[in-house]
Amino acid sequence: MAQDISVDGGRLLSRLDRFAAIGATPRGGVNRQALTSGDREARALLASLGRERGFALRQDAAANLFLRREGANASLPPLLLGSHLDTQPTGGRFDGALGILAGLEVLETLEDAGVSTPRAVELVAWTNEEGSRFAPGAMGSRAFADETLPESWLEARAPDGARLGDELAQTLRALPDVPLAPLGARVASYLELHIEQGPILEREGLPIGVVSGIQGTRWLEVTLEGASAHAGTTPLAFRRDPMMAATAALAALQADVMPRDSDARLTVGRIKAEPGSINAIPERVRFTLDLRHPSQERLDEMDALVRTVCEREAERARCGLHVRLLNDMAPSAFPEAMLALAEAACTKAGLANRRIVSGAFHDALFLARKAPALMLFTPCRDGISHNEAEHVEPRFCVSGATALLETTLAVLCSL
Ligand code: HGY
Ligand code: MN
Ligand code: MN
Ligand code: MN
Repeated sequence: MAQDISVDGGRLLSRLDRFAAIGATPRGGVNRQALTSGDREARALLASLGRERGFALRQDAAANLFLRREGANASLPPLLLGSHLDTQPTGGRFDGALGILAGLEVLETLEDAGVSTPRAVELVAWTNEEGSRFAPGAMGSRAFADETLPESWLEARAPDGARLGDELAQTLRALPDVPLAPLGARVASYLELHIEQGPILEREGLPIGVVSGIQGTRWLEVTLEGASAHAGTTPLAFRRDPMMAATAALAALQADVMPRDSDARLTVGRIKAEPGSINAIPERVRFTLDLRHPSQERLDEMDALVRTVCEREAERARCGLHVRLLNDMAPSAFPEAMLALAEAACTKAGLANRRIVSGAFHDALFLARKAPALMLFTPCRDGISHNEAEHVEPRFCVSGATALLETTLAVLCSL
């Protein structure tokens, strides 16, 4: 197979600008949440770019969108490149999009050079990786890996009230000439390029991280039920105030979990009081918890601590308590053989690299259930992500795509 082909950095960077314009925010970020019109617009652009190059298109019941460049033997399972097009509400230009456009760059570079690969190379845009509009995250890749789309997901409601099933149907209809394929397919191997979303690579001056594994993630929704009453006339002894329970519980958890364990992550991203009137004690307070840890055992302990503390504070405030599990992703490791292949390919391409554990979850977590998977990271400025200021130097976007191309070629030869 080809040895001296290289990506077209100018094409990649201009594509990143084109996609960043879809859902662009005034502060230079991107708001292209899953299954919104912006997401549909980005999918349509990706489909048209694939069609222009003669790549075969298909989408599955989870609206995962596939572009396929044929190989010598169509009966062999493809090598799959992927990431996601959906973003956080105040997301950046690179989280997800860099992996998609670097993957497209690999397919186009192979096409430009007329390289015949032994098997097909495909690019997939997974649906709803972020999970911030509809939980859980990594919905499309999870449905693909498990070959099922749970009914309960279709009934999920976004904060704006939209029903996931309706949004999904609208998204599929938005690409009427893209054939529908069965959910799930054989995959020989999966590669994903993504920004690190942390500070390590930049701090060490490295262009590439070879991801050895992904830490565990668990999302909980805690609902405290009290009694609404007048803010002015109700003395303490007569209150059943869920906000007192919530703030006491969160203060206790924030004082304990992360200060005691530097690997632990506890984040309250969303909190809402109902009815939300300035002069009424709330009837209900609902908040989310995003828990992360590299160790399954510690993640379980954090989960148990959350429940114990919330029960204690709910009882103190004479409130009801309901804890709902929204997302559960066990810590995972990628195969040693894949890491070694990636390290050798990147080093041969002159790209210094190191192994790194991902603090963020990714679609590769679920693809690892179906095939040998690996991820490559690029540095991002100050390690900032899930923030409109997210930035990756152009040279690191190009070196990331180069690493993905070289690793793709190496994996194809190893299969
Ligand atoms: O939350 C995550 O880890 C992913 O980036 N959506
Ligand atoms: Mn991402
Ligand atoms: Mn993200
Ligand atoms: Mn991710």
